[in-house]
This record gives sequence, structure tokens and C-alpha cells, in this order.
Amino acid sequence: MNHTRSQALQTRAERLFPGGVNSPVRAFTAVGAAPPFVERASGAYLYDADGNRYIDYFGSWGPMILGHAFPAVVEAIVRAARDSSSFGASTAAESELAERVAACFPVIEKMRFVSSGTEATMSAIRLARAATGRKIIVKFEGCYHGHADGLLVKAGSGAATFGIPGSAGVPEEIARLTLALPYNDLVAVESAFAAHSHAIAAVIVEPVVGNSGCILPAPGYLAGLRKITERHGALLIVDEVMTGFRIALGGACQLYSLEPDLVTLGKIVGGGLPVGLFGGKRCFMDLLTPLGPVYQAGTLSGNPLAMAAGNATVGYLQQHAAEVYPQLEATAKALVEGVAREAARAGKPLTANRVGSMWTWFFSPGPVTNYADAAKSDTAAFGRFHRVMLDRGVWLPPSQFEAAFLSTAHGEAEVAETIAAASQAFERGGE
Ligand code: HOZ
Repeated sequence: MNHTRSQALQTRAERLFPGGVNSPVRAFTAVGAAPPFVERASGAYLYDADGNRYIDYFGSWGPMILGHAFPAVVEAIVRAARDSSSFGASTAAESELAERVAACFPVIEKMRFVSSGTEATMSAIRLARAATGRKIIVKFEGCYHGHADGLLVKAGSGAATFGIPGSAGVPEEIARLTLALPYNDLVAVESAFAAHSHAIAAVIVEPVVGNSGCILPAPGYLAGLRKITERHGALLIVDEVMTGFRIALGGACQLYSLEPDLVTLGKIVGGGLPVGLFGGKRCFMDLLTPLGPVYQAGTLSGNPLAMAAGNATVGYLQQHAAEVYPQLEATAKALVEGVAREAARAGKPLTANRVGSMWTWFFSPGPVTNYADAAKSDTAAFGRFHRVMLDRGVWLPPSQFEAAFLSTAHGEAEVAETIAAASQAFERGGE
């Protein structure tokens, strides 16, 4: 594949952006390749500046559940843009999207729109601290909840990819207020509460981890977190930025019958535009200014273009849920199991973790049930696999510690092409 134009664009970008990127994993450092520069995308495909075509399995890191440039979403954005791209004032579209969210997530009685997942989790934590009058937050190793100071403790995603799970620049005093425990281990949670019984404000969790790669909750784990937090008067914050509208219309809350105090959403809720949301029980949400003393604000919160894209995407999902989710499940199952079969045939150790249309192929014999397991993966083999797949027109997330996604635009042809590419990668030792 020719990448001449992408390489020139990378050289230019490196003069302007640290590492040539506006978000670190995009630099492709972890897979030892130069990142293609995207020019456009349609359905299941990305097209780069050199005219190469790729099957897209990262879907803008989650939002593109209906595929790229989905006509109803494009039309909604264009229609909204004709009436101006920002007001900084209330609109009916915000309430329309909020009603859709509340219908899918009954636990969300009230909510606030923000512009990113980072803002959503940061605000939810402020709220939990105010509601409980406590300071400590419990999170889980390898979970990533955006890049706010207090959450960059043993974090996943880019922090895990680059081996800096505790970022420089985060004061020790702040990091000390975050306890990072192993995921899928209720005994560790019980012990933390025993040691800090009246100091823990909240437990925040990715219900299905996406940011160490995809890791599933053990049976009873999420229900256990709910029971322990309730018993100790701490809030449970379920971070559904990745899983919301992805693993089910009502996300992990629906799939695992969970009733957290607060939920954070992002990605799909904005239909590919920058939207985050935090919401939950009215008694907590009403602590926000102007009703209460917890301050939070944003000029672009509830932005009309973002609300239009969110309404079009979530509206479509609501209307077609009965077809969309079984279709995503069937396509992802065929793909993920097909590639795993090719690995087994070639004698390569591979562990496939999947929930619906979100998955990871760990280059490890497994099982992968927490970050420590994920970290045992052969990241060099993952890098080789990624490079061969990319060269064959298949774009996977460029880190072992990120989840892959597919969309309703992916079908049998894409699955077959991907399995064939993987088969050749395994046979050629490109993994
Ligand atoms: N940390 C994001 C995925 N977990 C990556 C975002 C991006 O690079 O766009």
C-alpha cells in the first residue's frame, strides 16, 4: 500500500502537534506503524489521503454504530447547521434527546449534557463527593474514565498503551484520593471499604472494560458492587461512555439489570459529534447549580449540531432496536470467532473477549479477566498482526489495550475479507 501523502501529512502534523496527534493512541506508536491520514469515511469503510480503503473496526472509538456518514445523521446535522451551529442557550432538541436517553436508561431521572466523556466522569465524581461529603474515589486498574487528574491513576487506554498509568502533572495529594483496585475482585472492594469505611464517596466502573481491551464482568460482579456501595452509603457510578447504546439499547444497565446512582454516557449519544452526559437519581442531580451548590457548566453543552446528530442516531436505534442489536451480535460473533478459529488453526495463542459488537483479540492464551491479565499479552505480536491487517485494508484499534467495534454497515463481505486477511497474517507469522 502506498502511504506517501499520509507520511507527508504526518511530517507536517509533527511540527504542529505533540507526536503529530491530538490524542496519543492515534500516533500508532504501539503498533510500530505510521498512521494513515483519513480523508473521508462511508459505511464500514475509511479512505485515506493516498486513496487506500480500509474496513473500519474502531468506529471513531465507538460512536459510529450506524456506520460512517449515515444518511439520517448527515441530514440532521446539515438541517441544524442552517439554523446556526451554536446558541449557548436552551433548545427543544436538548429535551428531545434527554427524553430518548431517559427512555433507554430509566435510572437516569435527570441529566446534564457536556462535550466529552472526560467532562461527564469528572462532573459525576464532583457530584458524588458533594452528595456524600467524602473524598475518596474507588476505580479499577486499567479502567479509563477520561483524563481528569483524579482518574489518571492506574488508567487504561492511552495511559496503559504508553506505560504511564499515573500521569506526570497529577499532584500526589490528588492521586492519593483515588484507590485503584483490580477489576472483577469483590474481595478487594470489601477490603477497601473496611479500611476507609466513611471516606469513600463513590465507586466508578466501566461495566464492561473497554480501555484495557475488552474485559467482561464476572457473573455477579456488578451486582456485588451495587450491594457493597449501598451498604456503605457510597455512590455507584457506571461509566457507559463506551457501552451505552452499544452492548444494548440501555447499555450495561439493561444487559446486567443494574441500578447505579449515576451513569456517564458519551460517544454514541452524540452520533459522532462531541457529546458527553452524566445523569442519574434526581436527588443527586438536583445538587447541581442553579438548584444546588455543585458547580458545572459549558458553553458548548447541548450544542445544537451535536443534539441533532444524537437525536438522529439514538432515534434510529430506538426505532430499530429489534433488528439492530441482533444484527450487530451476529456479525460480531461471526467475525470474532472466525478470526479466533484462524489463530487456533495456525497454533497462535489468542483470547477473544466480546460483548455484542465490542471485542478484543488478546495475543495471550488467557483468560483475560482484569488488567494484569491483559498486560501479559504479547504486544509485539499484536503490533505485527496490526501492521499486516492494515496493509491488507483492515484498520483495527492501534493498541492491544483498546476495544474494537463494528457497525450495522458491516456485513458478510467485510467479515469474510477480514477473516481471510487474518488467516494470511497468522500463516505468514505476521502476529
Ligand atoms: N482514549 C480514546 C479511546 N479509548 C482514544 C480517543 C482518540 O484517540 O480519538
